[in-house]
Amino acid sequence: MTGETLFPAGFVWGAATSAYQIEGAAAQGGRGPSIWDTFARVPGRVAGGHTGEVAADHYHRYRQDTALMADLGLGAYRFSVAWPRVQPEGRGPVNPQGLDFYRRLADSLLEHGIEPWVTLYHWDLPQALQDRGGWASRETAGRFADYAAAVYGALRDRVANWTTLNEPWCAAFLGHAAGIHAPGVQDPATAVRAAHHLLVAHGQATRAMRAIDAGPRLGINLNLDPVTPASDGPADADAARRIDGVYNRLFLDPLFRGSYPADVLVDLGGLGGLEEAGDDDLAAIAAPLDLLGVNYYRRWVVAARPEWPRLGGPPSPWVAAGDVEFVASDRPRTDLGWEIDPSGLDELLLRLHTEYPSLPLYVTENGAAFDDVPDAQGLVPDQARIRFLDGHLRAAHRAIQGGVDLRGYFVWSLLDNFEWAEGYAMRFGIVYVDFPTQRRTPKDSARWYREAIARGGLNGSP
Ligand code: IFM
Repeated sequence: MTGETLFPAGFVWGAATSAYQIEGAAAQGGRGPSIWDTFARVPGRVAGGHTGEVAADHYHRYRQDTALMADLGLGAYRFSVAWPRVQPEGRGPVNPQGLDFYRRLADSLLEHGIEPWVTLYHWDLPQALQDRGGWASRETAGRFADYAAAVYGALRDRVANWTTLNEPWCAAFLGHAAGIHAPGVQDPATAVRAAHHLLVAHGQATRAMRAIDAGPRLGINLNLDPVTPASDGPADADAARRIDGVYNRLFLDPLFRGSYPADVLVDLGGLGGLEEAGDDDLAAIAAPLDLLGVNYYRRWVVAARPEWPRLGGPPSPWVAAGDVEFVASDRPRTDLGWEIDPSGLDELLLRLHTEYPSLPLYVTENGAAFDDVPDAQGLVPDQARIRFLDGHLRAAHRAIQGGVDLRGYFVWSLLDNFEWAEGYAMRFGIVYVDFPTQRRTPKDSARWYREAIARGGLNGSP
């Protein structure tokens, strides 16, 4: 017992953001419109009618933000590139001003000794591509590969670590089945088709980038959650199998085993035509990767409700699972209502370690939304977030002790930002942003994280 919970030397301590959530400057620097610009303008789609037009104004304030990161002692910063800033039409010539912005951002990080990690797609599809069918169309996968090659070509001298897609489940199922994310489609079959095209896009982009050189350390960010049956009964166990299937294995299996899970194909009953996926597509999707980014927020507890209709019902992201109930527990929750369960993280990491080929893992997102309010001294005491981060980092440490090759942790998020359909009401940052003035104030959690980074771990025994 050392009184400290220390992480291995070389462990990457990072923070993450995404372009549409923080950049702003939506119509500046030659950026074209994205599906989120369009979606956010539709009345009723985003709480408070908020949009990402200004967001945290990071496009103009990135130098101040990288200085802030340096002050925290971050070793790495994961950001996404806005496709419509680089290719306003989603195809054809690149916008040099767009690429320059990301070069300057990467340079500023490198000057501070912070490793830039680039995610190529965090949900902001160029609207021009949506007008041609978006992710429901196969053509978008090819366009994504061209775009990925252009960004890689421009930044490869500065950036070593790359991920293609962020959370394709959300892009596919929140965007095309529930319709609560852009582009707001509510059609289960389209959602499944979009999931396949996103994976094909990942595979084709991987090929295109590796054709330029052997340099990139390449991966993908998946949102993965453990799914637990509400009881020991076989019906609840089957409900858990099905939700795990459409949420976790629908992505993990083609990426790491080269095929869609047979049981999920049966559950989906022909929706989206996945069973017709050709060998070429599957081979591209399963191209070897160098890392897997794990975004973890919660655990699902599910029960079977055979009396509910399996298909039909109100638009839901849970395709072909209308007869599954998501059971609430009495665990504490974040202000978004998400149950807090750090034990789900080590469980998940151990599962990935044992069930999928050994691959370096990184927690590329983990964090919590609370309604933070500055106090009279202008400080932001966010003890609940500190407890959340501490608990999850201890879970990450347990996973490492259990043999998992976990190499880093990125807190979500560096800054308060545009939380998609929730607008600016939900604050995930460890740095408070006063949106009217754009003033940044590190919260107590930022100071706590700085100490953890400096120590290489947490105070107190594991
Ligand atoms: O803000 C999002 C992020 O864009 C993707 N992962 C989950 C976060 C919290 O909802």
